[in-house]
Amino acid sequence: MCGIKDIKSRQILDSRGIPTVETDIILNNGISARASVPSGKSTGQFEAFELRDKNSLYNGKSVLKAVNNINTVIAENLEGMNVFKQYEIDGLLRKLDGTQNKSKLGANAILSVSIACAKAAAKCCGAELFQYLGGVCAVNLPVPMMNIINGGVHSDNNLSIQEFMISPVGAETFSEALEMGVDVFYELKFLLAKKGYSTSVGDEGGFAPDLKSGEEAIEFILNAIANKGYIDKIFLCIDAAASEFYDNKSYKINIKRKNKVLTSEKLVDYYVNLVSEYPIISIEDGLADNDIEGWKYLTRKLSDKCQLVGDDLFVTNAKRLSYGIENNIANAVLIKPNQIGTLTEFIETIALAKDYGYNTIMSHRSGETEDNYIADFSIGLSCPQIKTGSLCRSERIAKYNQLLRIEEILGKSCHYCGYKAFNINFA
Ligand code: 2PG
Ligand code: MG
Repeated sequence: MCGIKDIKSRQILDSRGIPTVETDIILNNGISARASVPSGKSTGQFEAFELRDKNSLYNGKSVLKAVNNINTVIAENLEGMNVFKQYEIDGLLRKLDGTQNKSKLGANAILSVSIACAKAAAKCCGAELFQYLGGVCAVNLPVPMMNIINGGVHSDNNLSIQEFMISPVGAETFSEALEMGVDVFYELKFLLAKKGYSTSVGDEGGFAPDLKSGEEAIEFILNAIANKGYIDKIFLCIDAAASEFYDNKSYKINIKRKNKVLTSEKLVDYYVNLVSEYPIISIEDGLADNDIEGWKYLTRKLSDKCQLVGDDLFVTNAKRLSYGIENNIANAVLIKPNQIGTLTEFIETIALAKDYGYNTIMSHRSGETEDNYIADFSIGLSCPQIKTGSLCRSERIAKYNQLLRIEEILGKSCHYCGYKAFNINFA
């Protein structure tokens, strides 16, 4: 009934105008579903392999090999498979690839097929994707981390820290959280313009002004929050993406308007200071992905006060997460489907995180498409937080809009995770 009849893949463009993969799954019963894959810029060295052609097309970034792998070897082997057998489909995709990091067929090729199959299965049930994944338990709407100032490799400014985000934990509902975020976003725009700063935006739709330091960015955001009356309702989160400024066992970072070179310990001390001065509740990739001793120190110093998220550190990989759990580093994991490549594998990473009390955050990439499945994943797979960029640009807003639709579908049964999304004490 729900067997795969055909698979058709094509090259499309992502939000940066860079090629990516989109795949359609067509079933014997006439149902079809489509999924596309995002792409990172501050990519972790341990991520699954993104297959690009590296020839004269699109500056070497075309993905025609990945598309061809889907239209030939993957289509031939998956034909006739039942889309409800996600575990078997993902297992076969991994077997066909045969490498540790999915470098033969490409994790981008594999992910588009894996997710399109899940979407097709949901349609066969007449269910929304989040309902197919989470059943009647899928009623918790995630708290968003909204990236309103962009720095690092996502912009051309001088900010070393890549993302300055706000999290409206004090909202009653998801739609209220979204409105609060938009309020602060426009207030921030006003405050930046008033001081003569640019209000053009970076890759994830956050403002990218040429501020002199992270502290200045934080202060602008706090002023916007205060002017809108949201103190104690909206808190700050940062993604340092520290692997990007780690070199030769030291960190080159812009602090208090000066470029400094710091050891891991000194950088951790800087974070400790930031957390004591400002309402920061989450720090992602505070240290580089191979600075394990630094991560141990950071976790010892801050894990009872602040969420410490491993992104490049864990790359959504259960093996890397279990190493982190054994070594007591970080206390939360970012879930980026394309870092690992199949639905089954990121479900496994989420399950492991939950078993050991690590928080989970469903996440976009800086290069996105209009596809909105991460909104459904956050609810269907019970991730209490979602990170999906700023409050403008359609590829970011597509995910927020899907959360609004889900809130409407759930009606009274819907629950916004709020303060409980974070395992920290807000008092
Ligand atoms: C990150 C992401 C998404 P990129 O570092 O968390 O915000 O950026 O997709 O460039 O890795
Ligand atoms: Mg990150």
